[in-house]
Amino acid sequence: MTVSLDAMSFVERIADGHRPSIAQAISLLEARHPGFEELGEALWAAGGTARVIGITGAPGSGKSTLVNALTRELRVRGRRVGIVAVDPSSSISGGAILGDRIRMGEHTRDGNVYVRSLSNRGSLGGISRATFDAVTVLDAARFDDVIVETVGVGQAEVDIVRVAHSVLVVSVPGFGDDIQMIKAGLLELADIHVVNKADRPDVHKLVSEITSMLTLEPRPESGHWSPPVVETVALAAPSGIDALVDALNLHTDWLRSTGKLEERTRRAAEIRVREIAKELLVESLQDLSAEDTFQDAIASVTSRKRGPCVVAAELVRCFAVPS
Ligand SMILES: Nc1nc2c(ncn2[C@@H]2O[C@H](COP(=O)(O)OP(=O)(O)OP(=O)(O)O)[C@@H](O)[C@H]2O)c(=O)[nH]1
Ligand SMILES: [Mg+2]
Repeated sequence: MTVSLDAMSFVERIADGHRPSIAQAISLLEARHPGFEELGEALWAAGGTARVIGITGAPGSGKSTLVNALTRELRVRGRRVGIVAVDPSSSISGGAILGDRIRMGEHTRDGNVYVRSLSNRGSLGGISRATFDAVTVLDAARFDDVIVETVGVGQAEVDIVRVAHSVLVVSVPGFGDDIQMIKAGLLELADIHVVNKADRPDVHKLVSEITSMLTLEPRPESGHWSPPVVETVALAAPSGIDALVDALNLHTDWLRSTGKLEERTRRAAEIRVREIAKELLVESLQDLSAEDTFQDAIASVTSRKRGPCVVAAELVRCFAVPS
């Protein structure tokens, strides 16, 4: 696709870190404003340099507070940081995004930090694409680190963090749910386990529970990454954050030195394509309800002339091989 001069100069402004352009690009992509595909292509071509860090864990485990503390430490080390916080709780309370602004608010006057909160509310399974788009814009804006925060419940949320180069799974002592969550698939996902709220009792118990689960994993072959367990306090007098950044940097070095970086980059590309294709398919199916042929097909299922499996497969084939 040829990119118009207009999109090119827009992307150049974004690459220069021009904040209004960054905000506008994220909004244009989110709203699928005419020309958004062209813009998306140009941004994608301009990116690929950011280190993407995914943070997931139980609701309320302190992810946003941790992102704030992590950002502070990354800034000390001279890194520019973009943040995308996906907020499922806002669909219930409507207040969580405001909460994030407060928790990450100390960075609002820092031109080298950009925070974007996204809400699940009202989006028709469109949150994956909205998140990927925001990451694409922040990558094109040449942030050194782009942090993506999602709650680790539900496959879509988990897939979102899997586009990261490094995945942090946050657990909290005394929560109880953590071990269940980790067993439910977050264990393999974690490059680094963070035990946050380490100021609370029972922290050592949780650390040893996680460590013993990790040792149950198949014996690491050489060149294998063994996920460290890092204890943190993310609040006012944070601790363990420097150790967390050190662990992140070690993981980045490991990815680079073992060739796993290419593997991750490929995995991220595949997840993006699959997730967006899924969303497009869901949307097209939604659009279909107005069409006569679709209504006829449903009628044939209603009257038991045909079964739902056959009709659904036929619909999907229609998309796979458009006439
Ligand atoms: N004691 C203690 N409290 C913490 C720590 N980190 C965060 N909190 C508190 O935990 C609560 C939840 O923190 P958030 O950062 O909103 O947690 P979250 O995981 O982002 O929450 P959701 O995005 O809603 O899932 C807040 O009241 C924080 O002040 C910590 O290290 N120690
Ligand atoms: Mg949060």
